[in-house]
Amino acid sequence: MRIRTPTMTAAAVAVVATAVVGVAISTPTPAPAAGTRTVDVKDFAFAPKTITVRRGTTVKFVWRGKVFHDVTVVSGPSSFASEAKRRGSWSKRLTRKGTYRLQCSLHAMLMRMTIRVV
Ligand SMILES: [Cu+2]
Repeated sequence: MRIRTPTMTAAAVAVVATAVVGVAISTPTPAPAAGTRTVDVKDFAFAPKTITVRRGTTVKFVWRGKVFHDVTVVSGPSSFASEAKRRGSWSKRLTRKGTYRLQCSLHAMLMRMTIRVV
């Protein structure tokens, strides 16, 4: 029986370690350093729908669908909009902290996203 004790202890440690890793995965990841972040403009959704970036980050929107879309700020620390297009990309450097709510003005009910600048 004495031989089993260390084995069971190791198993218990493994369970605890797994639980700790599980918690680490579920906590929000810190915003990455300022650089470029890509958001896909698809038919009919932005992907991802929410991003958190550091101030000074350039967000590059890349059109992936077949239908015209644009990128328009609904509310936020600054206001901007891309032209409506079907392909290519459009980049915007975000220099003010805050929460930007964006939409495609052509499909406003479907295509919305949030950018948090921290
Ligand atoms: Cu659209």
